[in-house]
Amino acid sequence: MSKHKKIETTALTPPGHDSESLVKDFRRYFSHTLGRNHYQSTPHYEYIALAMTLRDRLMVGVNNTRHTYEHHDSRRVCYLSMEYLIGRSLRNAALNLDLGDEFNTALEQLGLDEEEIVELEHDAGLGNGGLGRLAACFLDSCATLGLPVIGYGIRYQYGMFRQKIADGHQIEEPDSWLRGGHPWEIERPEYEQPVQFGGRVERYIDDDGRAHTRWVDTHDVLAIPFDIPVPGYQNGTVNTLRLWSAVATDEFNLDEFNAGSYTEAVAARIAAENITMVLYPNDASENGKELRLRQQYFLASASLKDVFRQWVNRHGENFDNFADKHCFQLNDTHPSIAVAELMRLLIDVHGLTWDAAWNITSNCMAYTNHTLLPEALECWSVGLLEQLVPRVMEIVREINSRFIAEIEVRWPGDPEYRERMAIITEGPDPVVRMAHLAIVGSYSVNGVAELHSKLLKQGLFSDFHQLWPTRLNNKTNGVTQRRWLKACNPELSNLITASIGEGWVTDLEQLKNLAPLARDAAFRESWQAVKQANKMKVAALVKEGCGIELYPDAIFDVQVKRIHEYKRQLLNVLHVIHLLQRIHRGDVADWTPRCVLIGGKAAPGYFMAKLIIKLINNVAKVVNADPRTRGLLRLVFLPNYNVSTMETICPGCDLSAQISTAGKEASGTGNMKFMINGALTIGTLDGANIEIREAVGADNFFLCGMNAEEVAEKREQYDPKGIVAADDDLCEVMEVLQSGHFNLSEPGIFNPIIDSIFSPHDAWMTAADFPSFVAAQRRVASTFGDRERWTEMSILNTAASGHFSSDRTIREYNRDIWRLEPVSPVREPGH
Ligand code: 26Q
Repeated sequence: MSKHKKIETTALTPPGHDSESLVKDFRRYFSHTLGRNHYQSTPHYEYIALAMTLRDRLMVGVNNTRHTYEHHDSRRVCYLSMEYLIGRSLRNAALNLDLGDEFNTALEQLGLDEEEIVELEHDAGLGNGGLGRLAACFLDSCATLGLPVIGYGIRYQYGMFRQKIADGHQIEEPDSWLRGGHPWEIERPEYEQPVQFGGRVERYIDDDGRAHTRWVDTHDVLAIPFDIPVPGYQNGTVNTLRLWSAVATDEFNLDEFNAGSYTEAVAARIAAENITMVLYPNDASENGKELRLRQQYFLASASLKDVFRQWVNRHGENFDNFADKHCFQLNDTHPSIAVAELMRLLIDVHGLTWDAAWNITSNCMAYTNHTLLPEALECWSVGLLEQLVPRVMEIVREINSRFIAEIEVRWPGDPEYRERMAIITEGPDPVVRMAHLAIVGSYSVNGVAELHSKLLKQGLFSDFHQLWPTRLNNKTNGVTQRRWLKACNPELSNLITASIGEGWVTDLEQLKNLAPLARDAAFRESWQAVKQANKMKVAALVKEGCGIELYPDAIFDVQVKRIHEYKRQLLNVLHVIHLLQRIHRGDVADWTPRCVLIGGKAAPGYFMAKLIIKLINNVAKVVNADPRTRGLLRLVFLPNYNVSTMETICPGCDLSAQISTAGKEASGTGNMKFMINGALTIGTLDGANIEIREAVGADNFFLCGMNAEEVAEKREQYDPKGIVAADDDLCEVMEVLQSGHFNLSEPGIFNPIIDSIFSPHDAWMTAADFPSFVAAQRRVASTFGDRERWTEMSILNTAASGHFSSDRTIREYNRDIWRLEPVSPVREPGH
């Protein structure tokens, strides 16, 4: 490094933000860099050239931002997440760069259509659902608030699978999102890090006679970082998302080569590179997969080593202030092996004592929990950890022993606390409970909605809450209004800005100034016209996606999210079947036409979820083919629901279905996107629905189902057969399901669903909430019939949605957990 000749960049003029500069750069990239001309090109290269043009402008921000953080010696947060569901970046980059009309002028001069060119970008689908999208919204808010936050994640070659529907069944296809190039990333091989696997642990005595441990004979894999710029909203800040990609080391190759086998050497390389090949498509834990554990350790180790590289560069081997300068926010337990890895690096590599290392670790780790399903809490077998990362497992054992000693002090002679709370379970097949490791190793543990955090304190983590009463806290989720209102719903954004100004873009609470306008008939008319136009776009999306024509004047009743029993897409279908029966019996006086739209992916190994998709499709086929439903009812399963389809769907939705079994959905974030865009919610008292209802008022929310307490109570003696027998509508629905009407050529295929509804062990209690759901849907239908009232409620929902901005969420993380100083970037000297 010392002899390295520095390249002078300070005299460079930054790329212009005027339309001429944009046009010139676009042409240069298109022609000189990409080698295309208008005779031999595809529109794809127009997108690439435009992305490169914008990326140049983002890089200026990246450099200024980095320089400013270094200048201030800023405390930093490293957000560790296995998932980032970024979606598309082009529109976001253009919006956040503050190019204003210059961007549109440039597009016009180039003869490019923004809508069209935006569609050419492939979604970056590096996540499953809520947790991954939350990480992406958080990065947006952190950059907008000028907070020194770096995201660390994995650069999967294959993101979330593409979903096709064949004969009603889900088919998974690989999503090779990097094909055709990913113009937003910058590879930084100079920051590669080795990650160790396997090998054995060795003790040795150093020259001063001190005992140490080292981890030797390991099979190392190289982690190469790829940086993606994360621009704040028109504030000059551009933070970084650093994604790691695995490649084999040359030694790795040599080992095998010396053993004389070239093909085995290549096979070994491929195995190493497999680590970052594919995102696991489960949104609840599928335990035990070795490759998944490799991914988790790979992320944790590479990211921590990257932080140490920077620290040692600046401070040498003095770690006194390390915890003052860092916080690692763990996005669920997925990266929580970082607790032990940080201890290992401090002790084995940098020579700290256990106590000094623990003091640092437990003062810079913070853990966010995203689930209330006990079966979804991650556990890893001790045997597997021992084999894969022996030294790390040794450290986990030591953390566990010391923690157990602490429990003994607090609850002397009470083995039950120890059994329940231990990090490593007792018995013949011990496992590491990753949540316990994360809680013990963190100074903050948070849930993601008020109810969720309360239930964590009372249930899953109650022992820990007793032991450390200040550690558990709540941070209700939010979403970024820049993507989820301004960019995805320009018509509504313009109407809002014309009425209350544009302050809401960085201060969503200002939407409350819309509330008085709900009583203004002219404003309601404009509001409704925007909604109608957005519904036409949803209708076009549906027409293209599955060939069905929707009725633009009908209620658009939408449930899009991962397919899960607890989310109860099944309850939604049962309601549609009920509506079909009402039509059949001629019970259609004052009928409100309705289009029910369901979308979402099932984990490939989740049998029931896949069967629910099949049921939705089969019922849809019957409903849509029945001439009696014409103009009254449509049911659609929209294939391949993803971030980009949500950007079209949420502006054009009337009714958002959020009907999980109470006490099961940690928060939900789709519920917030719909609300911001003026949808009304039909929902249970679960997750953030409760806060949504409080914000907008009970009159403007369609409540259904049992609350969490009632669910717990009813579970004691749940009698679905009795419930079905007592409800004529449900009885009829179950009869037609059982008759095989929806699966005439596939006898019996829906029996597992029918059986689950009738089972007293149905954890999701679908039958119990059916009558109340149907009643709430009747209120929906009659309210929708009164267009003025509905529109008023729609406006009031948007007006009350200010609380659900991720800016608010991030401010709370920062106030209570991170304690970062916001900084505004200054130009790097010379720039
Ligand atoms: C774990 C182990 C092995 C393989 C996969 C997984 C895995 C992957 C993803 C487990 C869980 C997830 C994702 C969970 C998730 O998205 N949870 C959702 O998080 C949202 C953001 O906080 C909440 O709004 C939702 O309520 C919650 O379900």
